[in-house]
Amino acid sequence: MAMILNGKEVSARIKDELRDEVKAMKARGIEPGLAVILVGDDPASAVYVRNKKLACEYIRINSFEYILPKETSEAELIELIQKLNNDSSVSGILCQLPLPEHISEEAVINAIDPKKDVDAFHPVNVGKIMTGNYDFVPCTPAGVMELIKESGIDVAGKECVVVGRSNIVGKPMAMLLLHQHGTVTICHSRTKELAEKTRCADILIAAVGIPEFIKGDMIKPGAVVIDVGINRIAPKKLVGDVEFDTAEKLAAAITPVPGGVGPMTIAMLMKNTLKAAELNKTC
Ligand code: BQF
Repeated sequence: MAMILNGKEVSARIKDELRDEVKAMKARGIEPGLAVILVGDDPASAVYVRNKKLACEYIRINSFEYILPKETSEAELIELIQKLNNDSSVSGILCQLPLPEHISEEAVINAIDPKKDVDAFHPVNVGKIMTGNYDFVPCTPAGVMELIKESGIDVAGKECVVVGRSNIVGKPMAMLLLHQHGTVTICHSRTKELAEKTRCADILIAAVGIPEFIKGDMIKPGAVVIDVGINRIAPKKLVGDVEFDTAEKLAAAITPVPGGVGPMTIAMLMKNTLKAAELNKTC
């Protein structure tokens, strides 16, 4: 039976530490604030935006929510971002993805001041992740690394297999594991003999976005299995990218869904927002 990597618990601890940090920052005259923009009415996005607002309230920083109709034009959205870039009460800015079809995600991301880019999606911040000299770490990969570290798992010299190559998770995840001296393989939809590769993993990261795609027979006994997937398969049923019941019998440690990587993602967003407040302080 695997050790359960409890992201909910670890994230709560981190948020308690961040709340103390906020108190100290406020005493120094720094008032962190996070602007969250949501365009349209995607229900999953609305849940994520709510989680972010609640986390801001928990650590006692300001949150500014902009809920825009799905017909909002790209120009209007970029105009709002420019206003927030120039607003000194806003430390961090994020625009919830995905955006409606008629808006270019690239144009929107490029409009965010890299010093306020708490998602670390701007090309300047993406570039810094390659060199290891970064201000912001993308929230989900950062959350995975923090959860691994908190659980006493050492990445150095381990075979790490990342399944999924998105700009938001797979690619930066691979880079962070590499910085911690893991030997990293990135697999994706065109990978041949996928199960052979995943079975080599000491640390397996599933970030494919397909419900229960990783089965027990793809896991090496004793592996650490990190499930980044959040798939709604029924109105009240969330599953990951890993078939938990079969995987849990083989893995040494595994993250649950929900309550694994998801809450860590939010905690790392809060951490990035405090970092942004420090970067943008005027005194
Ligand atoms: C949990 C996200 C896919 C695409 C865009 C806690 C969250 C999720 C799950 C959450 C996610 C996923 C977020 C749990 C933010 C993580 O208890 O398991 C929190 O709010 N997330 C997002 O903003 O955009 C996404 C996943």
